[in-house]
Amino acid sequence: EAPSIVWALDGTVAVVRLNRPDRLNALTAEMLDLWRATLGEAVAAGARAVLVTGEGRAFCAGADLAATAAAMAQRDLSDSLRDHYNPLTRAYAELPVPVVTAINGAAAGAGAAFALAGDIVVAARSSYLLLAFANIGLVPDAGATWLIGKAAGRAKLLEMALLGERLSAEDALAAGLVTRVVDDAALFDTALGLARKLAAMPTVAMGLIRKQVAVALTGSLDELLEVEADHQALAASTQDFREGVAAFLQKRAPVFTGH
Ligand code: T3D
Repeated sequence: EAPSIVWALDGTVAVVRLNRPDRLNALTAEMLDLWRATLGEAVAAGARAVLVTGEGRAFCAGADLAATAAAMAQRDLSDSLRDHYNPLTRAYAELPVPVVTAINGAAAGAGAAFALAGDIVVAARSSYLLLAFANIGLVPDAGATWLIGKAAGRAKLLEMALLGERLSAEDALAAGLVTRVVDDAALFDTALGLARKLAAMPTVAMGLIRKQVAVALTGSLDELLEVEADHQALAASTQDFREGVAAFLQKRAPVFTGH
């Protein structure tokens, strides 16, 4: 059987594909663990940005409900979340490089959460988000309410979570959940272009910015100011900072190495 996640380096971009297209890339425990391991492997292999997309006509249909039903016969779903879903959400939060998501079709249930966990989310015009949880009697997980609440606010979050209706790419753009909508045929190249641009940026700063934004959205102003001070010292200690300043003063384009 083909691996449920496949990935390859394109220069310094790790292109990660969810690969159960006949199940609309529905998630199994094994697939979630492999996805998380892949993020770590990609960084270890030198990736300076990650692009995540789905193979076939969907991004991800959320939990594989056949697997969920089987798992429930054996144990509590909280174990499934704690052991497989939450670690992937945390791996996204802690990743030292930026992530671009290319939503190529349905992003449903936990699939919507993991799509929106990307830093820059590009949606194909025909794609949609769907908080499918309530439709089957579950509640949102994988951080979906956190991500959507932060990005779109309480009203949109409650509408999506309670009604369980599809939100089109254009409506997701209007709600601030994604930042770009492109024609289906242009999705991959647009996302890859953004990932390549991010991979050529000062990588240490990219990682620090990701963490700082999370603090800005959750912590107090005082906490943020302290984090900024710490992060600025780290950023300023990089070769890329020296290169950035030198290039500016010499009126040339900088060449960042990620160090
Ligand atoms: O620990 C835990 O496991 C709990 C964690 C829960 C987290 C969650 O994500 S809960 C939410 C789970 N997801 C859903 O409820 C969404 C279910 N899927 C759908 O509502 C629809 O499939 C879509 C709206 C995503 C797409 O609709 P459509 O009409 O384009 O496709 P389809 O015909 O429904 O699906 C195509 C096939 O994929 C079909 O199989 P078939 O008939 O060709 O043999 C369908 O059963 C299968 N499929 C789609 N989603 C799932 C799935 N199989 C298993 N699990 C799925 N989630």
